[in-house]
Amino acid sequence: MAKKLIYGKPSGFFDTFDRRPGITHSTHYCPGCGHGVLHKLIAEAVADLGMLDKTIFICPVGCSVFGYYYFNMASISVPHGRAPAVATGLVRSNPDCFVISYQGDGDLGAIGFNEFIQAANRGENMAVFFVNNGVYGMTGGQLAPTTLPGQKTLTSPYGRSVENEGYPLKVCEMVAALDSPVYVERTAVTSPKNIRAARAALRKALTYMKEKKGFSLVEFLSGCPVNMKRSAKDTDEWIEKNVIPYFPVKCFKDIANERKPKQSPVGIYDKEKVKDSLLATEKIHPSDESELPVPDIKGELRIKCAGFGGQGILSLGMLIAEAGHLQNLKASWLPSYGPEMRGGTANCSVVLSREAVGSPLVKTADVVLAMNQPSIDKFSPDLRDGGILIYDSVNIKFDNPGKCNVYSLDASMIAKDVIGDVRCANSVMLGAFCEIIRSIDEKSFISSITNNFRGKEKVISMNIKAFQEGRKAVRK
Ligand SMILES: Cc1ncc(C[n+]2csc(CCOP(=O)(O)OP(=O)(O)O)c2C)c(N)n1
Ligand code: SF4
Repeated sequence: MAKKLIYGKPSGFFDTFDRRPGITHSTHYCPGCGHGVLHKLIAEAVADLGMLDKTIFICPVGCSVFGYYYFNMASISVPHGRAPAVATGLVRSNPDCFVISYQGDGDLGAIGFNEFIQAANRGENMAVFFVNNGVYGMTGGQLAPTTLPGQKTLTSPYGRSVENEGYPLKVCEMVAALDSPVYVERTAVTSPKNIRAARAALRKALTYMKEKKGFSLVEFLSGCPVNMKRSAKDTDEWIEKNVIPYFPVKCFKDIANERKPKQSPVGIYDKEKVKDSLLATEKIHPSDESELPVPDIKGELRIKCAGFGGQGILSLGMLIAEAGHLQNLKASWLPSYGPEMRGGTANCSVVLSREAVGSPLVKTADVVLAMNQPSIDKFSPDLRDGGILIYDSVNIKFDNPGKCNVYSLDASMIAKDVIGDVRCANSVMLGAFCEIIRSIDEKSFISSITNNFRGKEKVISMNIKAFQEGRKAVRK
């Protein structure tokens, strides 16, 4: 146990705040701000509990965004509201670290509420310290989810209207109703008595985190004198008189003793296993290892693949993009999801280029591969003059307006009759594309199919056969 500190900084703070530009001896908080009190309690507790080396303090967007100026522990700033999501990543990838997600009421209760409540519901091993000062402090005192009914703020000059803005969000009450969290308490940093209770609560949350008992939340009713337009003393009195009756300070839940330490799933750190699980990373990123020459493509080759959802349209585009990539072309693949995936028309844009790709969205196309009637009707007008149209004549009737080079093949029939599975029609189209384009080597397409269906030998050989049939059909 560290020796009792009466005056001076706790060892959880830097000796001097050298990270703070210019002023290195004090914090940036306004006089009477609850953040300052709370920072001191945290710095003291983390040091006393011997957790300094393993604790990561997450600074949110809000007045405490510069928390890293002060704490002598790992600290990171994260985008607004995202602290519990980042904290989840940290504890999942390193279950031995301890993470404090420090959040204001705007950060936690508004923009980041989903991240917060999901982390609580998953019972992540973290301590969330929720600073409820009832306003958006940093941006000048706008209404927050916890602003009291009738309370005047910058954006509620006539007072919060419950008809318009609803009632204040009772975060502790909501979290305590979930099964996963182990400890939920509301405190206040308004008087020596309340500060002592707040100090004990945050220590309890840190201790539970150290014991890996799961998710703890401590709310701190806190003053923002500048935006409440009162002196520090009046602000604390106002909170005690008005806020505490609405948000009672009490322990809502404390069941850590009933819980065993959490066993987080162990991450995969073995390089080979990671490569394996990331789908043939080696082959997908051949970089300079490809023995094949970089295809002689002038400018960009802009391709649109379209057909019914379920015909393997997005895979067709992906196979083309990957084949290009395997020969060191720059490649982009942009799928169009949405209702189309449920039986309508699905499409994707693919761009191949020797230089960086400009826009991945193909509007004017050099090549259109169409596998159903609505697709050819929709995308053939987008072909540039002299472009290439390849279509599945089983599903499509098309009158060539004479502006483009048209190749029709019975892709679906070949897939069904020769290969024995109509789902291989997209690979027949791929073979046709390879034969017509010629600039990308056959070997790249075969590798692309092999990578795509990795581990499914039968599917690979069917699709390679379909690919060869597509080439043959074009040669005929
Ligand atoms: C994505 C995004 N949206 C909005 C903002 C503007 N913004 C900065 S701080 C803040 C509110 C902070 O309020 P709170 O979380 O209550 O913290 P306090 O400043 O009161 O400590 C907002 C909305 C931003 N920085 N980023
Ligand atoms: S604006 Fe309010 S919350 Fe921000 S530092 Fe000043 S008193 Fe604290």
